Amino acid sequence: LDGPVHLAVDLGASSGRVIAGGLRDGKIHLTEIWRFENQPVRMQQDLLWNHLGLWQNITHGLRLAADRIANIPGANIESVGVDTWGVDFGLLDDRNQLVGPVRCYRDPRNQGQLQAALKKVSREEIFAETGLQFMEINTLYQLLAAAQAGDVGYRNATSLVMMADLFHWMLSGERTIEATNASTSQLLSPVNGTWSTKLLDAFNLPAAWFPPPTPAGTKIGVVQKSVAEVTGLHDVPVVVPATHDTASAVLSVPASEFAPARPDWCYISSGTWSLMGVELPEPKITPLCAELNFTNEGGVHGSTRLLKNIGGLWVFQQIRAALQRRGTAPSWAEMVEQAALAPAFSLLVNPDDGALLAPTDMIDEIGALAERTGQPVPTDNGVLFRAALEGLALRYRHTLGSLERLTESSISTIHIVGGGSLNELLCQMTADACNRTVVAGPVEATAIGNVVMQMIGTGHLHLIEEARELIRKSFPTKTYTPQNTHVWDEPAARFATL
Ligand code: ADP
Ligand code: LRH
Repeated sequence: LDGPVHLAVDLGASSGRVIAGGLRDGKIHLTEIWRFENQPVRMQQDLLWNHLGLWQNITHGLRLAADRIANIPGANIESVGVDTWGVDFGLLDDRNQLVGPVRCYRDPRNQGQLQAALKKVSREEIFAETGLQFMEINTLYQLLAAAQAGDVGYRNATSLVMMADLFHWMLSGERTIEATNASTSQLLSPVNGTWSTKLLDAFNLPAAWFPPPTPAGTKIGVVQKSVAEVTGLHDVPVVVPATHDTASAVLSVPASEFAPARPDWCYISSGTWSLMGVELPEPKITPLCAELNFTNEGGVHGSTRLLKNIGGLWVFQQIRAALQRRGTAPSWAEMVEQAALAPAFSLLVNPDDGALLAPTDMIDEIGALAERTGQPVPTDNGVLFRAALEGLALRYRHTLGSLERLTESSISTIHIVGGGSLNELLCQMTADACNRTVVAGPVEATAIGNVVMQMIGTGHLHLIEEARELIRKSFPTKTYTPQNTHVWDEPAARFATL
């Protein structure tokens, strides 16, 4: 690296990293400085995030970055920005202190809140206001759970910050709510980008908690003194990227257009979740969209991410976690290898089955699911691994059909970005099950999107098209062509009846 460097703090639900990015020889160059594990913490009945552990890792990574870059002649850290998963939040009080723990969206106490909310405001009305898919994990339902529980934090809060805003606040002392992450709350209008006063009123949420969202690419302040002393980032600007990780990932899709009205490509941002959808110039708040339960989340520069949440590699990750508890710890590569050798379609698992959202033990839960659906309980790890991947490919196939209906377009290419793009078996299964060309990569799409938006915010880049061209030049992709598509027909029919 030399010249201007941007530090991307990229927090996923399974791991976090601090990445330094900049331009060299007309290409984007990334250096991974620090990587760390992340997982929800179970405490009594609750599922929480270890936000202090994350903060320690962030500051450690930033210190390493500052030291490293100080030794590179001509290199200069121009900005820092954080992206994280959506929907989760922290609450601050009038003394500017964080109140209460930071909860994970899989927290069991959210159960039932969506149904309770619909008794107050109809599904149609909430959808008309927000254009969002109905998921119990959405910020709105988590807030209702906090109100019902009488949380001290909830009672004393004077403002709300989404997860990435929380870390921006820790870094800079500034309270903001960045727009793309705000759009995951189910409280924001995707049409005019303002908070829905109708919903805030209906659910007794104080309007003062929700300042106007800050657009991605805005400089909100500088690293505050106490943090600069620890990290070495003296007076470094904090520039908010598209803080919703999925928005950053979609920005990095190596497509040639930006937000086409009739897309012939879609994306799967593949990590803990699989977010499958298209990028459109404006939201699609139609009865069909509501019926298919797709979401209109905010993208960069006013675009819309019309997508669906699919259970993702969470199942695969949690099978591994369950094996770790049993004393074995296969690598991702070993799991993929064993899945490839296992018999096809011997167990069908829907990754969106509610029972798999936060089970105590994923292997036991899949066993119970097999019994419940009249399938043989797996005794072989390879069968379990394969079921997690085939289940995803089958969901992709179904979701692709819905996307084409919704957009009235025909999609020829599926871009897979994120950690899941390294899973060659899953990429090939996706191509086969969907009967479409799959283009896999870049892997670090989220961090790239974060860096690129900081480049835009600091004036080094201007247009998304320009950024995408750079991304295409800078990061190799791998193409998978469909084979043996017909073998997916029978399992797809069986899957639909589960
Ligand atoms: P998140 O941002 O949600 O934490 P990531 O985009 O980092 O998720 O993706 C993590 C997932 O990517 C892992 O759970 C794993 O399934 C997959 N993955 C990462 N590296 C590899 C690899 N070398 N081979 C296969 N899969 C991989
Ligand atoms: C992916 C993601 C997704 C959200 C979920 C909570 O990391 O941000 O877009 O729905 O996490």
